[in-house]
Amino acid sequence: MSVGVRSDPEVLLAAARAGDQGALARLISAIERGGSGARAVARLATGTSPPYTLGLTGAPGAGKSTITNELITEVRRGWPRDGAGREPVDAIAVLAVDPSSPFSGGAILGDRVRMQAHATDPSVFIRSMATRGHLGGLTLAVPDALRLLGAAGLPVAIIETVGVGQMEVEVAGSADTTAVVVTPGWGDAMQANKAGLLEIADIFVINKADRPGVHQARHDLEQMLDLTVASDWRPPIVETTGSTGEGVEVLWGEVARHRAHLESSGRLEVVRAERLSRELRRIISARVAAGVEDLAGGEDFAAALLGVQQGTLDPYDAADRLLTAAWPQMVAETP
Ligand SMILES: Nc1nc2c(ncn2[C@@H]2O[C@H](COP(=O)(O)OP(=O)(O)OP(=O)(O)O)[C@@H](O)[C@H]2O)c(=O)[nH]1
Ligand SMILES: [Mg+2]
Repeated sequence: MSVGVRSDPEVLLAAARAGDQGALARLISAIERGGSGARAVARLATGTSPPYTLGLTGAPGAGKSTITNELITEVRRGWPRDGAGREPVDAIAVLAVDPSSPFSGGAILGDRVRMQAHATDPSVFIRSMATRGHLGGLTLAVPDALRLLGAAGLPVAIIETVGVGQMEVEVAGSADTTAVVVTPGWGDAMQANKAGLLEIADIFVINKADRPGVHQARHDLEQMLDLTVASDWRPPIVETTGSTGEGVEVLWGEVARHRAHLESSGRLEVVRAERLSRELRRIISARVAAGVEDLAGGEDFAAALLGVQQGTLDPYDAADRLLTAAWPQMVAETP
C-alpha cells in the first residue's frame, strides 16, 4: 500500500470506525496541522453528529485528569437511567486540550500516567491536543476534532481544558455539559467567577474534598449562584476526591441529569445551533484576518498607503478600494 493511500483521510476514517485508534490519532494530527489536510478531514466529518461532550475545566492542578480517569470507568458502565439500569456506552474519547501551550508535550505524559488504567482499553481513546497551524487555533480545531470523533462512531467525549483564560472559556463552549472544577481553599471559587467560568458552568465540582475548606467553597459557590442563576437549570455542586474516586459516580449522575434536561427541554438543539453559529463566525473572522495580513504585504496596499501618507487619499477610501479589489481573491485563496 502506498503512503498516499495510507494517509488518505477516507481510508483512515474507515479504519477508525473499525476501531483503529492509530488511524483516529492521525486524523486528529491532520486537524492540528491545519491547512488543506484539516479541510479534507473536516469535509469527511460533515453531517455526522458529534459525541455527547462533557467539558472539564478549571485551574491547573485542580484534579481534572484524575477525575477524568475515574469518570472513564463510570462512562464505560453506561448512562444512568431514571428508573434503574444503565444505557450502554460503547466507547469514549478523551481530549486533553492545553490552550496555553503550542505543543502537547508535558501535558500528555502526565495525563497518560494518570489515565494509565485505561491505556490498553480499545474502547477508550485518549489524546492530547494542541495547535500548530490550524487557522483560528484550538477554538476551531476542537469542534473539528469532535465532529471527527462523531464520524468515527464515538458516542461520548470528555474534553479537559487547562487554565482559566478567555481561550479556555471558548474551548469549554464546545461541550454540551461543562463542569468547572475548583478546589477547597480561599478564593478558588472567586477566581473561577472572575475568569468567567461561573457563566459557563452547568455543574460545579469541588475536588480534593479530602482537604479542609470544602464547606466554605460550597458556601461561596452557592452565594454566587444565588446572585446569578436565572435559567431553569441551577448548577449542582458535587464534591469529589479524585484520588480515591469518591463522588465521581455522583458527578456522572449529574452529567446524565443535565443531558436529560437539555434533551427534554429542546435546549440541546438550541445550544448546538448557537455553537455552530459562533463557530462559523470564528472561521470567517480568522480567514478575513489572514486575508488582511496577505493584503498588507502586497503592492496595492503599499501604493494605497503611499497615497494616504501623501494626503491624496483618505484612509477609508483606500480601504474600500483595496477590499473591493482583493475580496474575490481572498475568498478563493484562503485555506
Ligand atoms: N489530596 C488530593 N489530591 C488530589 C485529588 N485529586 C487529584 N489530586 C492530585 O492533584 C494533583 C493534580 O492532579 P491532576 O489530575 O493532574 O490535575 P489537573 O487539573 O489535570 O492538572 P493540569 O492538567 O495540570 O491542569 C495530582 O498530584 C493528583 O494526584 C484529590 O481529590 N485529593
Ligand atoms: Mg490534567
